[in-house]
Amino acid sequence: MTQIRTDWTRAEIAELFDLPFTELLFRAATVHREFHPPEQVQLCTLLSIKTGGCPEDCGYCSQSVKADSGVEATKLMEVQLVLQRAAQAKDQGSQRFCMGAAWRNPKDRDMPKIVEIVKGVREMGLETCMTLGMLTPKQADMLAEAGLDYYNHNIDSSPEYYERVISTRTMDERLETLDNVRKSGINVCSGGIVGMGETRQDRVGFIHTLATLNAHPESVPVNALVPVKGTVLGDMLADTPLAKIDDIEFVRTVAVARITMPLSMVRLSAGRESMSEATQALCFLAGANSIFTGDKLLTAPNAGDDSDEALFAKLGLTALKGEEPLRQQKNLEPAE
Ligand code: SAM
Ligand code: DTB
Ligand code: SF4
Repeated sequence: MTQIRTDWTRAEIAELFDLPFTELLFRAATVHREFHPPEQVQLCTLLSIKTGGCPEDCGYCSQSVKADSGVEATKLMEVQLVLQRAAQAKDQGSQRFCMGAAWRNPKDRDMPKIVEIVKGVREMGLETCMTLGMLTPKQADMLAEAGLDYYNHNIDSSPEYYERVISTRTMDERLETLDNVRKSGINVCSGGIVGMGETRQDRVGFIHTLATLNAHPESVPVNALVPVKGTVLGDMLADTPLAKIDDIEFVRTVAVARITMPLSMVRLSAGRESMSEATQALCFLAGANSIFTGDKLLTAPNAGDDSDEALFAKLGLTALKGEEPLRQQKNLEPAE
């Protein structure tokens, strides 16, 4: 029986990355089927409820004011419109509705509308996830009270590489928000981006940071950088095509996330649109068991429902119905 460990060392994680590819995949697939139904993949839908004009300088992001990406800034969407989009997602078989806002942090005056949205989406029988930037303990408690199921806040990379990508907020501030979310009782969704020009050592440091949190995030999104023209990283990649992440290295990262965080849902997130079916299939074999459906992420294009339906049929995959292992475990724990 695989133990759930939060004491991984960087050396151990580096050793996993170094394994022969087939051995790594075999181990990841073995851990995967110990804790998850391997033919089931969770479907999540994303909606940008407040787009662009963000004061942060994340080097990958089309929504930063520092990026010349042509993304237009909008106001926070009206509640009814968000609920309409959630209903569409539900009709299309989505289990979770994830809403993102291009904010450094939500302002207190935004909170009533956010709370109304969470309650409305939940009433439809969808799981709710929000990503709104940094949260204070009080804001996290308000969201918990509204019934928010998940909060997404990514650490993005290793602590060392993080500083080269973002200067307007620190990794420690991100970890503080994750702590506030954890303490409020909301499930934690945290991952990052692969393919930003980081080294293997950075990918080791990225997984190490997540796998040594006091409790593993319930969801771990692994994004492949979507290179957007006008962003620092998108332009860098256009100039140095060799910097693009190798597919096999991406799959290795998914496999190491699966082995080190056995109970978490590992989400094959941004970047699927430019991934071959074979690479996606390897990711599922390596333990990825969640995806974003629909033809749009927040601002970037996504693979789309039709191609996903075809891929699922080809691979014999079905949409996850039941509860996730970490949530099942929590529900079994006696109330405090
Ligand atoms: N503003 C909020 C924040 O950053 O906390 C929430 C939205 S932000 C767009 C959510 C996450 O999307 C980022 O942390 C990053 O990991 C991912 N992301 C953003 N742009 C991306 C890109 N071009 N390619 C891959 N992932 C990206
Ligand atoms: C996450 O890790 N990936 C999603 C979600 N969390 C919010 C966002 C991906 C964004 C991709 C780029 C875009 O659409 O602008
Ligand atoms: Fe703003 Fe989030 Fe984009 Fe960073 S990733 S610029 S915080 S929207």
